[in-house]
Amino acid sequence: MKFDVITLFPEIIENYCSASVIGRAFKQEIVSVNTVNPRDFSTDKHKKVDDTPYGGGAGMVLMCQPFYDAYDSVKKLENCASIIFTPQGKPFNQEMGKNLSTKDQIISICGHYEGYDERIRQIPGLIEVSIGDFVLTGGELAALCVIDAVTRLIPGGIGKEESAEEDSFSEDLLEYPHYTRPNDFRGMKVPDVLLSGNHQEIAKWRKKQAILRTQAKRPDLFEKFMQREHTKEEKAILKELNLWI
Ligand code: 6GU
Repeated sequence: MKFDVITLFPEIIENYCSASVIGRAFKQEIVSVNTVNPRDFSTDKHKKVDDTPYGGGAGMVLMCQPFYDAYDSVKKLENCASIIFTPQGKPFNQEMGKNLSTKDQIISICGHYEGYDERIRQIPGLIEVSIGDFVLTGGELAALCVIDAVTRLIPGGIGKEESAEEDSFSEDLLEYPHYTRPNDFRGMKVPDVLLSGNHQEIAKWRKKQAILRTQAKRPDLFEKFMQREHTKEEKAILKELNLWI
């Protein structure tokens, strides 16, 4: 996977991508990230990337030319997704992340300041993506969310093969609770079943906790889970909880 990020603040992207778990995937060259600064493409003698809005008003608007030229400079592979980050976009979620993880290249355009010239959105094939109903000062955090979520879905992207698939949302349920030593911390005890060594009971307990948590914390996801097909084990748990109808 090749990520190309068009940004006026390349160091934000580079710093995050070289750190921690996600940094490992980059070091192992399972994924690569390349930043492109539109300022380097500005044909203005002061390397300007924004200008005052037509029609007047406060703030500055990012100009077409540096962004179009930066975009054109990133060689597009055939199997490529191009994203522009904006609060007006389609909400990013795990399903979108899964679809993106099948691409060979993802080009991200990050804005700042007041906004973009509307014609930047018209770059052919661009999809508009938001990471939630709030306003950020720029698209970099949004691009990093997508890079992070997609990287961990790529086989070999994060050490343990199965853990990405097992994680929250991959099957419409939140994660079950985890514990490690000590067994008793300030009077808070680890549930007995986890110390029992009975793997079948442990699996059942974990699934049950995941179901109960999802019902309590995310009724919207719980609804979705209830609508889908259930395994034999899930059916048994739902019956036990009087949730089977
Ligand atoms: Cl993608 N960009 C900005 N600037 N703000 C946001 C966002 C994106 N998603 C949520 N808020």
